[in-house]
Amino acid sequence: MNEQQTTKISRFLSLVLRHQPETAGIQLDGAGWVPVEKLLSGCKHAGRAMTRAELDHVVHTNAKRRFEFNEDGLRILASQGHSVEVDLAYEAQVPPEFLHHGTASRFLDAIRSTGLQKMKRHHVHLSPETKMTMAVGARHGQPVLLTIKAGDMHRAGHVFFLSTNGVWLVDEVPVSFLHFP
Ligand code: HQG
Repeated sequence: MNEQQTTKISRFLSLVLRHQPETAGIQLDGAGWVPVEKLLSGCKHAGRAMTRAELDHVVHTNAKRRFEFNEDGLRILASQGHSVEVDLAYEAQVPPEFLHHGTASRFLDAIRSTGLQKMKRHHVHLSPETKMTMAVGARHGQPVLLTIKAGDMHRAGHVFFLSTNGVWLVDEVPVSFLHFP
């Protein structure tokens, strides 16, 4: 499989496992899991057939580790990023002192007035790294890197979760904890 095909499958899996499971005629359980068999047959019905080996390849080579299998490999989950209702059952964690968020310049006025909001997702997504974070901002327009005083936020009582693929998740980031460039 070439990179283009891998990306195409990864995009479709993101759609189905995070946002619109009905596109493949499947349902996520309460914690976001789907039996692999059901996913594969659903993808086939949706005209997006893939083999188990292709699915394994996409899951294991994904740069952001977006998807994971359970222990016996019979079920699959998107590690974060959902818009559909799921309870990912993450435990609260102590964040590093500073984290980053990539956004677009056109959102800055709104962010200066209401802070970072989760919009359609379950959480605001934060990261300790900057390169990928800038690329996330660039998806929405002229990218801007914001720095979040995560340590101060945590000490002020905000709860942080860490996804299995290294994304820090919070309900919101009030303006007072944001540093604008
Ligand atoms: C912006 C990627 C106006 C926010 C990444 C963002 C991430 C506001 C957009 C994951 C705002 C929402 C998530 C406010 C925030 N007013 N705009 N008050 N507060 N925004 O796609 O963070 O590749 O829901 O800055 O790695 O861009 O999908 O969130 O620009 O973890 O695996 O509203 O997507 O992962 O956009 O991306 P999104 P995001 P994947």
